[in-house]
Amino acid sequence: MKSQKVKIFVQLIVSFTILCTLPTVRALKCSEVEYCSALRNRPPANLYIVDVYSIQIDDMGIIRFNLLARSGIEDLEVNVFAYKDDILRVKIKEFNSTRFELSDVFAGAPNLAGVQSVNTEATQMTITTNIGSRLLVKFSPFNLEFYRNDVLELLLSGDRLFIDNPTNSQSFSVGLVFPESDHLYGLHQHATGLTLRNTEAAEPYRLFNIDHPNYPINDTDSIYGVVPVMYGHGPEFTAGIFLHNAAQQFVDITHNTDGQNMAVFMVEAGTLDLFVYLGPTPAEVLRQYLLITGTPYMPPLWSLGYHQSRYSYYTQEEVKDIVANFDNYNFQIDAIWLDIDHTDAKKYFTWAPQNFSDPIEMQQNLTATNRKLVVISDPHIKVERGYSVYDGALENELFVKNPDGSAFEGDCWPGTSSWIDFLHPEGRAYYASRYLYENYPGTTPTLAGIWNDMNEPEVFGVDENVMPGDTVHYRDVLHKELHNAYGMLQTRATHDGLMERDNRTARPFVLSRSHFAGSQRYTAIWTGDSTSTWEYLDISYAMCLNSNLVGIVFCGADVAGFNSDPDDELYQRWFQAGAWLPFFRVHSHETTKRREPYVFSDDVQQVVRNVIQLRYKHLPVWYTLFHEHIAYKTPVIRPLFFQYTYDTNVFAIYNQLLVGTDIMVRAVSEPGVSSVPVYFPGGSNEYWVSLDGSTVYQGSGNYVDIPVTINTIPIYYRAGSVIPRKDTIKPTSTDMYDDGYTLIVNLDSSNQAHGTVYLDDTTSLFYLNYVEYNYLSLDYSGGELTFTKIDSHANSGQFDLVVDVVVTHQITELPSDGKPGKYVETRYEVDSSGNLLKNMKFNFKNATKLSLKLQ
Ligand code: NBV
Repeated sequence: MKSQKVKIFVQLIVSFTILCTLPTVRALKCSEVEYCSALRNRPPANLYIVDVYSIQIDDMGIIRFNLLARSGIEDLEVNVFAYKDDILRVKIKEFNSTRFELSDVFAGAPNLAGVQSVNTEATQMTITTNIGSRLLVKFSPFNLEFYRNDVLELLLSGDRLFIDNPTNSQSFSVGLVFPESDHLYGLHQHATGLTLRNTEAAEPYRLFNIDHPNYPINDTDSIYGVVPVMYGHGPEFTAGIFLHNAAQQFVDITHNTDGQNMAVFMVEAGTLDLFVYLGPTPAEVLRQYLLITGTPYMPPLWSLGYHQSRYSYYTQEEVKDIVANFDNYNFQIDAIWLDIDHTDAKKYFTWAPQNFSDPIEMQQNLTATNRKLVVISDPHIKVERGYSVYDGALENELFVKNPDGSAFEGDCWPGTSSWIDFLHPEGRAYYASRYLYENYPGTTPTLAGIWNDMNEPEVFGVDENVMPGDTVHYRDVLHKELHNAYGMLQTRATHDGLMERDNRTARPFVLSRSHFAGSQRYTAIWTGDSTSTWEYLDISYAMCLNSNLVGIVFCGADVAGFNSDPDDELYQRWFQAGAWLPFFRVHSHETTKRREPYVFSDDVQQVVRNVIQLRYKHLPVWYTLFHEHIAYKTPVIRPLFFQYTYDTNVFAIYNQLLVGTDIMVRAVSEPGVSSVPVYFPGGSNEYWVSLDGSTVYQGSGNYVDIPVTINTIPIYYRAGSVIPRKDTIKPTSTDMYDDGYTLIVNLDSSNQAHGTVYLDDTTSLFYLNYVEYNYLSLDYSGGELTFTKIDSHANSGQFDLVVDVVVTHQITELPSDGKPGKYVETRYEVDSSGNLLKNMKFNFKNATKLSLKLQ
């Protein structure tokens, strides 16, 4: 034991020294990046006109025409594709372009809609698609206008179009105006609020995956992930765009005096490939985007539970102790995480020989109490002959290369390392195969999740600590052309590896730091190396709301901040807020104090215990929302504007979020407060019932000061909703599987309520392959709850809806004169005939509709 402690101490010193000797990264500004400063300083000018003789429309409805450029720059070719669901796509490039075109982002081939008519006049051409959207091509000067039902939703402004290739620099700029928007949103991941701000007199937003510990708050600098998706939203219309390009980008935002919002993208390399989503609502824009880039598999239920992590847990004994302590102190937990120190000398797919001498036994211990293990696996591979992961990749030429063709080597955790080329299909397949049980000794199905970190990819001691742009990938693609997609490609391989490992029967769980458009199909994300301060708690809601807007819904933030130590108040507040983000994990840096909930005082423990229990009670809500995300492409958490699209008051609110449509949470991210302002949206017919006390608030369009204690943050159910909960307290989500539901029926002012619940086996892919799930509508009216199958198919009957208790919240006093109203709670443990509800089963094998009479 003593020698172990010494070892841990030595390890700490070693890692701390490495950390202190790492060069600090100073992210570049636009003015320091040659192509960006050239494009930004270029005064707007129309350089292109349409060559009317070149216009062609092929059988598939693809429209092609040429742009003639002013002297000195190249002519261009434009391809316009009209897809179903009000999606348009414009590609602009040089003739015979050799620019890199991404393809790995798509979930499948988008469906062409075809063109209904083309009307060519002297100065313009109107293309009407089969689904009614219209594209107006202005010839001279060149402009592209995108209409839905005669409303101009987006303008590609010719005066900002500039495609530069003289020295093969390949940079380009494009300007997009959103005429109907009050605000622009998107371009996650920046530690700014929800709306994108004017950058005219400031730095543009930078889109470049980079490690940025303690990233500055309210800054347009980039951090770990990029998704080049943007929304322009106003009270009546929403339009969106996706710039399908993985090179470095800077984006300038201007709010013009005539109320128009404009974004100018300045891109380092690759093709100008722009998707336009004509909405007309935020929900439609997100759906249109996800039709192209896809949605994930159902997450295994355990991954929605509580995760305990730390950089690092150093021994298998420690892992055992921690889990035992969670049980002793009565805290629920589904997964424990191992950071880089669990490996042998940072060689991934190995175990530290002394500290993890028996990983199988460790996993058996975890299996015995239904816990899962998640381990880290970074993309840098130690250069060491005899390390099989390295040998195999080197021999098969699967590493990223230097310009001279040799394997690129750089410095990272293991010392000199090489990086797998994940663009190479064989690189991905090779890496995926490392996860097979036979290739990864000491692993069992209990090691159920993988964490990909440092995958921007980070290289110590080089510019900005990222892989140099001139390194070379599969088919001679330069790293700078796909930089932002590297992490996404790694998670794709990890995900495939876990799938193959379990013969495509179990749902993989992956967490990734770096990510890109399409990452949502493979991985969850988190907000990286924050600091344990109030402002990082505050911004965590904006950041995860943003990632939900750009389609990566499974997002969380390290509770309670990665670097430095939170005081008790911040620790509790961060738990209370973090429990309402989709991914819920405590994690911290190795130099911080231990942070497992049981090391805190009894009072703090009780607050945290309640929070974790509240999370587990609502697991059915989270799980159902993931099904709905996949089925309908709705976000799991959403900003108020997404739901209350017309209410300009909510357009910038980010410290309040909606879980689905029916739960509203306000994070308390200010210290020492006894009340916080909460905005109640939805108008006079919307009521919000408080979880704390029996108070009812009206969607008055006002802020109300809501009292809080250290035990509470403002949480509301929407009146008119049925919330499926499991109120039984068990150590893990797996232990709760057979437990019955507590259905919370929040009656609206006409005593109706509606909700949904999704049931399946929680871990396998049978839901997908054999449609083995049950998705039910829960409707309350006149003292009766009706359960109706929403998808009717042969296999779904095997999942019974098991009811334990029904609780109604009935409004007894409507809010008036700015004063809140009241509701009364009634708990039903028997049905109207006196039958005990506990464990009452509703079987859908031969039924599509069943009901439960309460009165
Ligand atoms: O692997 C160590 C850490 C990890 O704990 C953290 O969550 C990552 O964001 N990792 C960064 C490496 C750098 C730590 C200073």
